[in-house]
Amino acid sequence: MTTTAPAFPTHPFPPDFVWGVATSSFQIEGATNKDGRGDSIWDSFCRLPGVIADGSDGSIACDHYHRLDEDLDLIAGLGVNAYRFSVSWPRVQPSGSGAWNEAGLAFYERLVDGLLARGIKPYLTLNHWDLPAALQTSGGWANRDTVHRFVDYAIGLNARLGDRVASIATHNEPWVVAFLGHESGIFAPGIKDRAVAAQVSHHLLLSHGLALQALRAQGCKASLGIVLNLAPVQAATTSAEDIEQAHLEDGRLLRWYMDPLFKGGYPQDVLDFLGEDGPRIEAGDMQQIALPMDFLGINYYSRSVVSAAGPWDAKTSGLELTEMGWEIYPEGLTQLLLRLHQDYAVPPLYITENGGAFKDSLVDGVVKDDDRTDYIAAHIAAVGAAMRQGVPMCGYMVWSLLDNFEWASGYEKRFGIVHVDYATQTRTPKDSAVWYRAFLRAQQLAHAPLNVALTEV
Ligand code: IFM
Repeated sequence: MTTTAPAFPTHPFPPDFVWGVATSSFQIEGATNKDGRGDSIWDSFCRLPGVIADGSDGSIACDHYHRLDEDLDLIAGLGVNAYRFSVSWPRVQPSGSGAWNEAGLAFYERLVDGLLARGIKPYLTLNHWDLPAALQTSGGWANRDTVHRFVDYAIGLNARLGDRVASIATHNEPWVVAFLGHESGIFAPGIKDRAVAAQVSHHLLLSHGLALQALRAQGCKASLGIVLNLAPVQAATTSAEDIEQAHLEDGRLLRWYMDPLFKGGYPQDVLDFLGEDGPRIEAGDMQQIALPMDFLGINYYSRSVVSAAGPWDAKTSGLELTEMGWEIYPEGLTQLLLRLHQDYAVPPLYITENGGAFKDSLVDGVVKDDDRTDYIAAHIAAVGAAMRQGVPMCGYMVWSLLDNFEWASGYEKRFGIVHVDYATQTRTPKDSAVWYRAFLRAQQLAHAPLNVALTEV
């Protein structure tokens, strides 16, 4: 941890580079019973005993639903040119099919128009995990019918907002929905069944492809893509067993999503591993999934180290860890980007999430989160390193704008560059936010015509 703010990454990012902050609906909005919103699977999941570390839920969260204007001003104050957010499907279509909820649509319309009025590009995600609970009663993502409900939802939302958003991502981190939600079961809907998880991953990808096609058929002008959580997967040792296990893990985390999206098929080694638990695939599905995208979003936090002997203990690596217990490994981001560029014909890439949970304390109105600032600075530099080697990067977004509901960890882990006092809902930009704003200002000045730069000085 440094005691002085880290120097700004020196890579010359182009003037049109997208700099943003990211959030998601369930993690910040609260107001879960307000204005006709339906339940999501995360509302139901939070009611189960023992599944959320601090027993909390999303009913209030950051109360963003009631503090929209204040939060829009906060975002604008950071000097970013983009804001990534997700739409709560049950807020705009409470049962996940049929009737739309005007109050919910109006909320997102205010959000999008408020961003545009402040000169900030809206980056919308359709599914950041809060599936309408009504759809879960008929099987949720395991039911092929949900694919078609998702396409209808995408079309409805596009009709209302598609003319004003810069980008639409279909899904955020399908691996998390499939694996954590349906195989390990530690996330909503809490199912523990490998075959169900495989089917869910296939339906998520299929719904992505079908939504892309439907939105394009509607004349949607926003750039369209998907957001994946990816990491370089490394073997814990050079033993044949660890290397083999790491290859399989790379297959399950990265190639299971990248191969169908960019190569038209699932990796054979993972299909062999799944055997009878593999997904049911209908004729035409794989072509649909592989439709060309305008962008790919990557969420990067750490590397993944794999040992055949069982779960690997990150504490043994000697690297610094975040509060999540994740290793701080910025070079892994450069490695990952180079690998994607080399192995796949990738479209323009964004880092759609990157950041860290750290132990913050608010003292005299200040949060000295040097560890978070170091983390962000090092990862921006890692993006620059990949760009110098030819990777087509076009944006970087910090996770997250605000401290928020960190899923099964509840409110105990803080990822925000803005501190939230949950008792009073007071927002306080941390030192990392001050650093990010100064870095973005320096970027702006570096690209400003000489006379403007001189006026600014
Ligand atoms: O908070 C999450 C986010 O919702 C998805 N990506 C990872 C973040 C940190 O765990």
